[in-house]
Amino acid sequence: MLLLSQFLKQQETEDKLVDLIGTLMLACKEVAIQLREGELAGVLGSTDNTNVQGETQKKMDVIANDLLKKFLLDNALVAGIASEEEDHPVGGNPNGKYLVIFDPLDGSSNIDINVSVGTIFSVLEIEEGMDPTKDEAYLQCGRKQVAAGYVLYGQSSILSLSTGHGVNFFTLAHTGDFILTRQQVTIPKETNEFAINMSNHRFWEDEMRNYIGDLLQGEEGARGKNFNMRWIASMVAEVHRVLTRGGIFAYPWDSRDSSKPGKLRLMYEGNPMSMLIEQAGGVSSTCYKNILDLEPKHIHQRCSVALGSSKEVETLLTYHSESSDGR
Ligand code: P6P
Repeated sequence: MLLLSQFLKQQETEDKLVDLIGTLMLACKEVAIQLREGELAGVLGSTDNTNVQGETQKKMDVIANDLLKKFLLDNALVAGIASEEEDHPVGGNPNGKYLVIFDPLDGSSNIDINVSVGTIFSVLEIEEGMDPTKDEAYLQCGRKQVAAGYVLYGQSSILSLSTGHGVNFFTLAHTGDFILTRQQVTIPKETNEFAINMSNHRFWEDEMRNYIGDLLQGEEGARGKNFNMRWIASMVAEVHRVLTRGGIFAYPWDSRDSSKPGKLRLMYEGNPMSMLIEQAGGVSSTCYKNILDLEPKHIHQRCSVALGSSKEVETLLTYHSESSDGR
């Protein structure tokens, strides 16, 4: 059995990054404990507040966000953090090396029905002369991430992590250690499983409607095979399924207003998940451009997402011509 820190050192991961990932996991372990207690700890339900996204904050959104902030800003390696639950970045050690961007509890609308949620994180290095209390320091292209991952709080708590050398899974043991349980995760190139919120069908571009329409026609249609649909409304759980057995997950933009590209956020959902997907041999696109190649404009920027099994995403892309508005 290999502990997370032992595995990272075996991979010759920089000591400072091993330290930072260890701090992230201390926070996630606390989140896992709170979630496991649930009603007994009085952590379910909503607060009276809404976040910068205009979404009602769940109690656990705030608890998870505060835990991650506390643990990370106590680590001298952290120059600053940005969060889905924070309007603006929060500065840490002025001499710190890393910026951590996170969605503290993705899928939190599922908390009250006891369905899986997760913490998503993206790690960047602060560039010379940048101010970690300002958005600009964080607005780096996804390919500059030095690490990305999530902790899925399900039947078991599983860390899915990439430091640029593939994707590995670690399961949280009763001892409090994350133990290596799956090495060099690879996404099957083909799939018969798709995940999309069909209630948004009327908002999609024709290209997406045509693609999904062909999936729904099954073996009598253009694709010549039957497809199954899943929708958990928790991106972490969807991505974990794709990494584990393949599939395609899509949250396309609303074609009525190209200024509002979809629901998912680039910096703490699109970029970290795209690093994992590409590192595991999959493809992650806006339907017109690789998500990791996008130049971020602001911290809470949204992006359209279509990710998963390489051959299936590539088939989706054949339904889309070149974007006219730089999407
Ligand atoms: P909808 C959760 O709020 C989230 O950001 C993702 O985790 C999830 O995939 C998506 O939104 C679900 O959106 O519109 O189906 O509720």
